[in-house]
Amino acid sequence: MERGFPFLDIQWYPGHMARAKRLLFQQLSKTDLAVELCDARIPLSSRNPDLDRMIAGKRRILLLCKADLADAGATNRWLTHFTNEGVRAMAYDATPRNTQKARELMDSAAKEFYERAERRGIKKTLRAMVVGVPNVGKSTFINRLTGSATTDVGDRPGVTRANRWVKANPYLEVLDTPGLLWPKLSDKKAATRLAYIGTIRDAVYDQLELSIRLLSELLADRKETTCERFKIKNPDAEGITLLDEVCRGRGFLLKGGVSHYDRASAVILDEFRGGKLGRITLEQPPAASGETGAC
Ligand SMILES: Nc1nc2c(ncn2[C@@H]2O[C@H](COP(=O)(O)OP(=O)(O)OP(=O)(O)O)[C@@H](O)[C@H]2O)c(=O)[nH]1
Ligand SMILES: [Mg+2]
Repeated sequence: MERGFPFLDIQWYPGHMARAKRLLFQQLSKTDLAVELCDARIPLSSRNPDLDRMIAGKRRILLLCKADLADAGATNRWLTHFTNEGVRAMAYDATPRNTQKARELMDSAAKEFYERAERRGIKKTLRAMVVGVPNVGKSTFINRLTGSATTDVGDRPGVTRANRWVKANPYLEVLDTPGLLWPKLSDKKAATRLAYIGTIRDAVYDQLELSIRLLSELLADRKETTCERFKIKNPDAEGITLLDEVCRGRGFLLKGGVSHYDRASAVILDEFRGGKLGRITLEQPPAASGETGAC
């Protein structure tokens, strides 16, 4: 699996993120329910331990987002894992059916909140905070809940810059929040995987290194599909020569037949992120894989 290529050393915690964390903290007292979003392709590495600590003690649910890009069997194993840990979790893919299911899960987690209001003879508005790492689909989820394009969405991390309460109906308000990473991405494996799926801004790491590392992981686990997709003739190639394989195979060549590495590396990352290699989950639940708490 390692093929002699190390995980990347990525450090990323810009000032605006520290501020976003402080501002999020201030919203906690106004929040009845936390909706945590992680990425179904890396449910371990995409859960922020900082956020976890912040919302501990709150009513909460967990959505395994972008489930349409993850392996369905692995997602089911993760759901069993979270259920065994007492976490209310579901797979989410931004469809109307799953948005309705998520709504029902929110209501069931807030049952006691509704019952308390009912005992007092009032109908209260549920205030739910949507949190998670950058680019996981927080604003998309809110737009699906409200049935409108109220919040900005974009396929890059850092689209949402400020907390914003949005009314879904008279009895439900949701808080859109900026994506939060944690100060020390000291777990290189987690940081590298977050970069694979587009959680960390491209400028922060070496894109060539990242794409080679991803290609190596893909070749180790699904050689045939990967060779076919990227027209790789020699899957045993390593480092930059692996990128040469892709450049030659896919015709990413500059004048004089020189490899266009940047193009190859952007295509590898884009196609993986867009699910062109199929539905892939990079992490298995701890019991099944032997991995323990990547984050
Ligand atoms: N395949 C797939 N893509 C999704 C899903 N949900 C969101 N996306 C896409 O993921 C990208 C990021 O979505 P956003 O809703 O902007 O993510 P965010 O968590 O609000 O991101 P930040 O505000 O940057 O932290 C967009 O291109 C969405 O279209 C999903 O369930 N499946
Ligand atoms: Mg957003």
